[in-house]
Amino acid sequence: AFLINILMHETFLNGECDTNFLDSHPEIFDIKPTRDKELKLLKFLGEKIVNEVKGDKKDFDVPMVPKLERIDNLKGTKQILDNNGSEGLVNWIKDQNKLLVTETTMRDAQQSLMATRLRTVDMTKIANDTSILGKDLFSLEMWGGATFDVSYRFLKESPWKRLIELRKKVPNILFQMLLRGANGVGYANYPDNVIREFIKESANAGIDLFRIFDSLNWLDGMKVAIDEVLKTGKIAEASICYTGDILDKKRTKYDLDYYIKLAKEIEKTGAHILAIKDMSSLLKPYAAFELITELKKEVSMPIHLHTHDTSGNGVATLIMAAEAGVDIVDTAFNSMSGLTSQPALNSVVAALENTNRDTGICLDDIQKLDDYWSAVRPVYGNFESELKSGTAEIYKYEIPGGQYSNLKPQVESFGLGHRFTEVKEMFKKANEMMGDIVKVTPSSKMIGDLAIFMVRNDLTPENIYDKAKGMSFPDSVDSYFKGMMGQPKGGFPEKLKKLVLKDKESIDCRPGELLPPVDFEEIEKHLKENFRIEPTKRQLLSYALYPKVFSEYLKYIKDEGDFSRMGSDIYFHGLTVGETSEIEIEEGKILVVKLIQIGKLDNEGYRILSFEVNGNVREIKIKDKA
Ligand code: 3PY
Ligand code: ZN
Repeated sequence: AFLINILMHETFLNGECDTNFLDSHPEIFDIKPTRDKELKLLKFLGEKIVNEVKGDKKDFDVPMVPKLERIDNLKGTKQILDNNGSEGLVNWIKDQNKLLVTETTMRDAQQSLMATRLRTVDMTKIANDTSILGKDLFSLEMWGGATFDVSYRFLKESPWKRLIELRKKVPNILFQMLLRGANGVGYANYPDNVIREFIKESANAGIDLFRIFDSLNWLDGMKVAIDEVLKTGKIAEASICYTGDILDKKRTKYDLDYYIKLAKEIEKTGAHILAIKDMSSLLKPYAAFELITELKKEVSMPIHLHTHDTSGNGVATLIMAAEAGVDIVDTAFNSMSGLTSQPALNSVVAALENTNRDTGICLDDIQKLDDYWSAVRPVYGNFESELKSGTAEIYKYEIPGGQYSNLKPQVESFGLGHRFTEVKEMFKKANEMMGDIVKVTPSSKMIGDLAIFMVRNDLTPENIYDKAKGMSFPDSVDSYFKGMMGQPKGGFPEKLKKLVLKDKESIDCRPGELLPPVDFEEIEKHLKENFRIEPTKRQLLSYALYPKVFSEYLKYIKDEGDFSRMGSDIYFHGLTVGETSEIEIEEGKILVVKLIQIGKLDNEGYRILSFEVNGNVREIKIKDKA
């Protein structure tokens, strides 16, 4: 800030700066907090305008917020849980004839459509209206999965703050999160104490329902998490990830019997709800009918169906599941649905009106929320994939929704864009080489890494055993064979395991049993010393889960500033010349900022940008990196 004060000083800008400059201008050292924030803001905007958007900003509609007056004592599923406990909620679910509906915009829908970039401000703006207009929703999936990592890593905002702010504004609908079993909200196994503390703290901060899964459907990988959720008194929803096709009687590894056995095992853990997690949109409509019908006969837990619309058959799958008696389904507002996201909420509600599974949700009410999201979505357009339609080829490749939309850019980053179809084919072959495994974070990423590795090195399932003898495989493949993602049904393919691990050891127990507990006191000391903060339990956990990402976040907030309150059109696209915007730089402190001019490139490659901030002209000098 001190340096910016100098750079922005009139004398300096006029080129009249000499060696007496600092002595004759003591005010340079007088950095008031607000002025400091203002300078950081202009620097952020300047960088965005000069080096990212490059003067080419699109026009966005302002998302319409209904701005309904807050209603006290709204009663929803959250009150059933809080007043009657988890058993009370389960009984209530079982008593319902209507199809219960979860809405996923704030988690899976945005993770699958826009690379998880949805910012907290866009969620909190519509939160009060959601609590009123969405009062009949069963739950909002709004946390977990990739949201934790991405909010620190890319958005530079705290996922905890998001949860707490939303909780305040939505007191009546259950908050649901996705937990990757022993991988928590990360990509690798964590020590048990991290998983347990994370669950406790998430429950304290406002999560009501934990959907827990294991990326190989290995029950041992979920047990610690289930146990801890049960202790908190919240809802433990344990998942079976769906893969294969139960209608194809030639595919016997994941047949109906497999799912029924697993469901019964899950029921014994004491988990409250059974999730069928169809992350790759493989559960065909008639398969859903058969699966739910049979599961309903065999287990008494309520069943919650999660699917994606990658195949284009998502709504049909949900309707067939409803017909078979599924209790709860996942959907997203229409404007945030389809493609790799969830099937369309408003369409499902409309389809079931005046039937015995009528959801009881008011279409006109949720339309207002849908309208809001339809105006928010274009602001994030740069993060969307090129997919324009659902694709039935997903049945062949079995690639999860989020991964499918990300795979192309990932493949391009290796310079293999022209071999994309080959990579998809190799994904299928890599899965077969592994003995046909469940593919979901992180096992799906491992298969993807292996497929790319094989294409890059011109390996095939036939030549790999000779050609790859001396090669070191991607970390994820190594870690898979070491047993660090758990144990797959049917075990590991021995020949491939030997090729990958060479002489390295593997385990067949839970990795969490071997990993030493994280020492939270040590982390506390480290954060105090290095970042001069008195860390909260939440910050300790963030560091335990993502040491590097969280450290970089703390440093960014300190050095560059906190822009989490800025509107997303400005945050991602800056300002155009002549545009005025109100920008909140701290709670309740709003600056009116107008971009007046982008100066010409000077001899040293800088541009001076002129702004008006609350009526005062301010200039900032930005290096043009072009
Ligand atoms: C995640 O783990 O983030 C998923 O969405 C898996 O389907
Ligand atoms: Zn999903």
